Amino acid sequence: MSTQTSDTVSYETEDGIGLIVLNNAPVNAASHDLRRGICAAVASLEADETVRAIAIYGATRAFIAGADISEFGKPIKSPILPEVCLALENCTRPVVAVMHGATLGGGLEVAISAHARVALPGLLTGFPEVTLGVLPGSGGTQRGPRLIGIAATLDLATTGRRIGADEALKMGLIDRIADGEPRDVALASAREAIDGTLATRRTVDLPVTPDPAALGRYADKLAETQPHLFSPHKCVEAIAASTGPFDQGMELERKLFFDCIDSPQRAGLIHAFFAERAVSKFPEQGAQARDIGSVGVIGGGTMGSGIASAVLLAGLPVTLTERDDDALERARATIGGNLAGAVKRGKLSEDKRAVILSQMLTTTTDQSALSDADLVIEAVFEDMAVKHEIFTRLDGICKPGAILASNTSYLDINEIAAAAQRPAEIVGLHFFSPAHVMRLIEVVVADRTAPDVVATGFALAKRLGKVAVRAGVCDGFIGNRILSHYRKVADYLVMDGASPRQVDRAMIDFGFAMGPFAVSDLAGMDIAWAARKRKAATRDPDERYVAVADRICENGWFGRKAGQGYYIYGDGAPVPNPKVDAIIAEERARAGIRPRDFTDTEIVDRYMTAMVSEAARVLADGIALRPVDIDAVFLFGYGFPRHRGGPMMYADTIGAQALIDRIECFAAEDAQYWQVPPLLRQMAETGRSFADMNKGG
Ligand code: T1G
Repeated sequence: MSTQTSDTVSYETEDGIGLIVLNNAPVNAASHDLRRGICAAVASLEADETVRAIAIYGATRAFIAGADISEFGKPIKSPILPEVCLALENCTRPVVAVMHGATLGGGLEVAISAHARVALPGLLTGFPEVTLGVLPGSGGTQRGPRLIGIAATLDLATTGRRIGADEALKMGLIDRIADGEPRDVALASAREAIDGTLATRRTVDLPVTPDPAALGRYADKLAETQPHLFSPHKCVEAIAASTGPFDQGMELERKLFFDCIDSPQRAGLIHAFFAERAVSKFPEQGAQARDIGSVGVIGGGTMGSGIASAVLLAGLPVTLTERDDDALERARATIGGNLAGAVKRGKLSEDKRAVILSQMLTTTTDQSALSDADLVIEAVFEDMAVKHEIFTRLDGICKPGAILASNTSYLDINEIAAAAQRPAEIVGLHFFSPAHVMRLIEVVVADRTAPDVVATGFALAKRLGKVAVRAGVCDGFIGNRILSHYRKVADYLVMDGASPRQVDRAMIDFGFAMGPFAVSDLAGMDIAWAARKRKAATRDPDERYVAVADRICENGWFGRKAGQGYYIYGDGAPVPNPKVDAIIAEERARAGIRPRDFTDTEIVDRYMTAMVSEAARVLADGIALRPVDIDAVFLFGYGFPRHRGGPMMYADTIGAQALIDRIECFAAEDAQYWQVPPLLRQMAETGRSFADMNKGG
C-alpha cells in the first residue's frame, strides 16, 4: 500500500524495504512539493521499525532532473534541497538511490547523499549548474570531492558536461549499473544493501585528498577561457573549500550559490534555457508532421554540404545533386571533412562515418534521382531566376506530398512558391553556416505554406538536434534582417574614428566570441560584396554608404581564405591589416570626416541599440512570433553571449525609455538611420517589457 506524502511523492514498504517514489512529471524537477514529500517520506520510514533499508527512485522518465529552474529568483520555501540531502545522508537505515534518465544538478546531489548508487544504462548525469549561471548548491561541491576526488568534481562542475552510466561508474560516482525497471532495481538493490552485497557508506565520512595542482589548473584555464562568466570561478572556490570541515564548506557553497543566483548572468542563462524550449511552441503545432525518411539536397557548396552533413548525422539518407562531376566530388570531400570533424568531436565513430559515406549518401548530377525524396532542400546561388527554374523543375520531378524547401537567406519565399504547382508544400528552411554545427534553423512560413509542412520543418529540426524558430517572410527573415541593419553601425563607427580592431574588441568584451570584422573575414568578404552589388540599384540614395569593404574586396583581400582582409592571417594570431587602415583613412578624407575617439561603451551602446531597434520592428511586423524567438535566433545562430539571454532580454535590462533616449541622441548625427521604432515608444508609454510580451502580455 502506498502512502502519499505530498502531491508528487509517495512511499511504500515491502519485505522490510521502504521505497520512496518520485512522480513530478515530466522530469521530476525538485520542486517544493517534491522536496517536502521526500523529507516526510524519510521521516515516516525511519519511524517504521520494520524498515531495514530504503531505496529512492523516479516514476517518470528521470530520477531528478535538478532543482526546479522556474523557482529560481523567487523566495525559497523550506525544506530546501540541502536539507533533503542531509535527511537522506543522516538516515539511520541504508539508503540506495536508483539513478535513471536525467539525474542532473540537484538530482545528482540527492543521489550522492544516499549511501549507495545504482544506475540504469540510460543514465544522463552531471552538474549542469554552470550552464545556468549557478553552482551545485546542495552539497555537490563538498560531497563530490569526497566521492570522486577534486579533479573529477572540477571537471564536471566547471564544464557542466553530461555523462552516461559507464563513465559515471569509472569515475566512482555510482557503485554499479543494473538493468530493469527502476522499481525492481530499487527493491533488489535495497535487499543487497541489507545483506551487504552492496556496500553502503555516508559520503560525508569519506576523506578528501587535497589537490592544489588541479585547483590551480582549473582556475588558470577558466581565467583564460571563461573570463566573462561568474559561476565557473565560484565553483572552483567552493570545491577548494572541500578539504576543510564539511559544515564550513557547505556554508561557503551556500553563500556562493546565492551570489550566483543574484547575478544577472544567472537570469540570462536561464532565459536562454527556456528560450530553446519556448520557440517550439508555434501556431501550427497541432498539425501532424509528415514522415521524412529521405532528404534531397540541391547544391553541394558550403551550405548544401553542411545541410547534407547535418541530415546524415541524424541518420537520414541524403541524395545530393550538383551541376557536374567536379562539383559533386568537391561536395563529397566537404561532407567527408564535416563528418571527420564529428568523429574528432566524439559525435561519430570512424566506422559509422565510412558507412554513411558509402551507403547513406548518394551524389548525382541527375535531379530525377530526387523523385523519391520526402523533402528536398535547395541550397544554390541566391538568385530568384535560378530558384524559379529549380522549383519548377522539382515540382515535376518530386512525388506528390514531397516538401520543397529553400535554404535562401533572404529571398521572398512567396515568390519562390509561385514557381510551383504545390505552394502549400513550399517552406523556407534557413540553416546557418556551418550547417552541421550551428543549431539554428529559421522555418520561414510563406502565405500558403500548409500547417503540417510547418510542423514537419520543426520535427526535422528536432531530429537534427537543432533549434527551429518560426519566421515570417521579409528580406532576411528574422536574423539576417536584423544583422544587415546593425552591421552598418560597425562600419559607421569605423568611418567616424574607431578601428575595426577596437570594435571587435569591444564586442568580444561584451561577450561575443568574435567581433563583426573578424566574422566578415571568416565568412569571406566576397559573399557580402556580391550581395551589395546586386542590391546597389535599389539602395536608398539617402542612406549613408561606407565603401571601405568594397575597396578591400577590389584588392581581392576577401578575408581569412585570402590570407588577409581586415586582419592579416599568418602563423600566429591575426594582426590588423595596415593597408585597410590606409583605405579607411582615405575614405574618411573623401567623406570629409574628422575622426574622433569612441569609448568601448559607446561602441557597444550603438551596436546593441541598432540591433534592438530593428528587432523591435521585426516583432511589430509579425516576422517573429515573440521577443523570445528573436533571442533564440541570436543565441543559436549568431553567437550572442548566452549569459545575456539575447537581444530582447538585453533591451529589457536597458529599458524602452533609455533606448529611445539613446536613439534620439544618435539621430542628431544621422537621422535617416536612427529612428525610434513605434513599438519602443508604446512600451515606454505603457511600461510593458519584452518579457511581458513573452508571457502574452
Ligand atoms: N526545472 C524546471 N523545468 C524543467 C527542468 C528543471 N530543472 N528541466 C526540464 N524542465 C522542463 C522543460 O522546460 C520542459 O518544459 C520539460 O521539462 C521537458 O524538458 C541545487 C542549482 C532533463 C535532459 O540543468 O537538461 O539543480 O517546455 O523539453 O529533451 O545544485 O530538460 O515542456 O513546458 O528539455 O527530454 C540542473 C535541465 C538544475 C537540467 C530533459 N538541472 N533540463 O530533456 O525534455 S540547477 C538542469 C534538461 C540545480 C542544484 C541546482 C532537460 C532534460 P516544457 P525538455 P528533454
